[in-house]
Amino acid sequence: MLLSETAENIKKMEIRGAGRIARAAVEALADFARNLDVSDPETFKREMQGAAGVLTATRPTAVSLPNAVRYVMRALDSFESVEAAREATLSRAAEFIEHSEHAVEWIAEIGARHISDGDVLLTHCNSEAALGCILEAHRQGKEIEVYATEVRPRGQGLITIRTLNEAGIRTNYIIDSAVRYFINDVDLVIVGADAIAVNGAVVNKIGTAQIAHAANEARTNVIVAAETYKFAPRTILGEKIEIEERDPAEVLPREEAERLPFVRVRNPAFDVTPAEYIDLIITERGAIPPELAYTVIRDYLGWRIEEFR
Ligand code: RI2
Repeated sequence: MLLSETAENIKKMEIRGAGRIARAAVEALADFARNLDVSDPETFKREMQGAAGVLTATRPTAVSLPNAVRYVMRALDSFESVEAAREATLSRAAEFIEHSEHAVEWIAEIGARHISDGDVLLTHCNSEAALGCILEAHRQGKEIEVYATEVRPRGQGLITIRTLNEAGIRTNYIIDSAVRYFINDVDLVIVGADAIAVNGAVVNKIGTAQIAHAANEARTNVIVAAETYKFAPRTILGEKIEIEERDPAEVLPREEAERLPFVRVRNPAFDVTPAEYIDLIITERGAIPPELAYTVIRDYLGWRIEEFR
């Protein structure tokens, strides 16, 4: 697939999910490097930087995307020839994809340990990391039941219930606003993440913060399943994570909206759940309390405050 096609598919959410868009971007970048027909190393680097920019501009919130692209682009920190640069780029891209696929498996394994036989779970949106934990617990023979939300406006809940159904897991499909109604029947909320700030706040699909709030009130634990590359290094500097606001037509058809001149449709795709509402973050390196987010950024992403000076 061409780089511009991948970028378009990410924008339109035909490729979606924070982990999947990171892998798709890395594949597109590798493909671009493979076919880049230039002889001068500096031109190679400049073209690659352009391609990286196109990919990272597609969706602003999921930090997995710039983290993954940065991981690959580090191949171009120093190199002697176009061929050396190309080879280094391809090998870092392959490394990222392999790590990412394993990370999802490790998270599933670690996350499943936090799910007990007989548990009723609630998940929101469609996170491969969160679903991985649920599927693994089921595979291990634990008797579980799941509440899955609809996820207005894009309806990612449908993908989730299809997967759960296929696995033979007893599932309740509910509208987003029914979460509080059912929360007392739930033992554990498990969701994914698009970004995690240095203070442990989790950015995830719109509605997650409301769910975490309801869970907190009901004394129901909330766990987040997220690969280490979903932690946001720049939040060390106090940089805010940008919340993507998508086309209002996803919420209300344009013709209807045009008939309502005093109404402005708002469509933020994500919200922020404060660390105090999160019990545990399951990463591929182990389960941590949200307060330890900085150590993940430092130890696994290799970013330190010095890097920004
Ligand atoms: P995985 C998704 O965003 C959801 O918010 C989901 O919780 C998160 O990415 C993480 O997904 P969107 O692309 O990486 O649906 O765990 O807007 O699959």
